[in-house]
Amino acid sequence: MQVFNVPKSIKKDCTFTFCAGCDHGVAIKLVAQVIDELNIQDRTLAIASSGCSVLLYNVLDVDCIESPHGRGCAVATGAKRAFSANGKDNIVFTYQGDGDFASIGLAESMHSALRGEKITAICINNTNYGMTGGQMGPTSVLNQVTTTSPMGRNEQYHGFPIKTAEQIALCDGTCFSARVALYDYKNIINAKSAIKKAFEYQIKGLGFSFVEILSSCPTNWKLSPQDSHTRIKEELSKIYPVKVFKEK
Ligand SMILES: Cc1ncc(C[n+]2csc(CCOP(=O)(O)OP(=O)(O)O)c2C)c(N)n1
Repeated sequence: MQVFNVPKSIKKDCTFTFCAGCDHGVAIKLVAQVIDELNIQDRTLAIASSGCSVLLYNVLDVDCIESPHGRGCAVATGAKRAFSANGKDNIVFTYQGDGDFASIGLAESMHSALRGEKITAICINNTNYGMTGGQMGPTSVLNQVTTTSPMGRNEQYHGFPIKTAEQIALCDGTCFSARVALYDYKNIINAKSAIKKAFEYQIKGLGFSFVEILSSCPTNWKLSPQDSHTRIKEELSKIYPVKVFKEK
């Protein structure tokens, strides 16, 4: 697999404007490769949300709606149901941050999974609210220093982080839930195969499919790109295991 080949479904004249070392670029290219390989570019609708993930619509050459923060799965539900009611087999996926998917939008996300909506959700877990300046998010780990937890996340005061892929796997309407990482080539290949499976589950109409991607945020973590990947490998993937939690 040529990870850095530019897929057809990436806009020809696009510029990636993510921070240096951010994993969004790789994540979007993997999604684009999957869209190309499944030959679904002309019937795919992407739901980008508030946060760094919104930049998806600048680079991905598919129809795209920007949803309000947290409402990605609700907007995707409406779109998918409207397509289905009109006899159309369009593919609908969300591309959301962890603050979006698992905090402000947790009700929308989880109830979409419980209802078994035939959509795919991709959640970029960078353990903070990235675009707004690195505030503590639902996935910030214990002791993590953020702009709103300068002494580190404290379990007594802030509570515990959410294990999103595990929680979504518990929903009966979920057909596929996995967590992946992008810190090395092997993980990138596995990430692509999980994204592909999630889309294939939607094509088969089996329910809600979900991929959580552990992703670097060098700017807000105040680490180099290399050290950010080391953090994912040595710290985050121990707290957030990289695995498939549910596959029907
Ligand atoms: C309803 C609403 N509340 C708050 C905001 C402000 N806001 C924009 S982006 C963002 C943070 C997004 O964090 P996350 O979803 O984790 O995505 P990231 O930027 O880290 O990719 C917030 C709070 C908003 N746009 N809309």
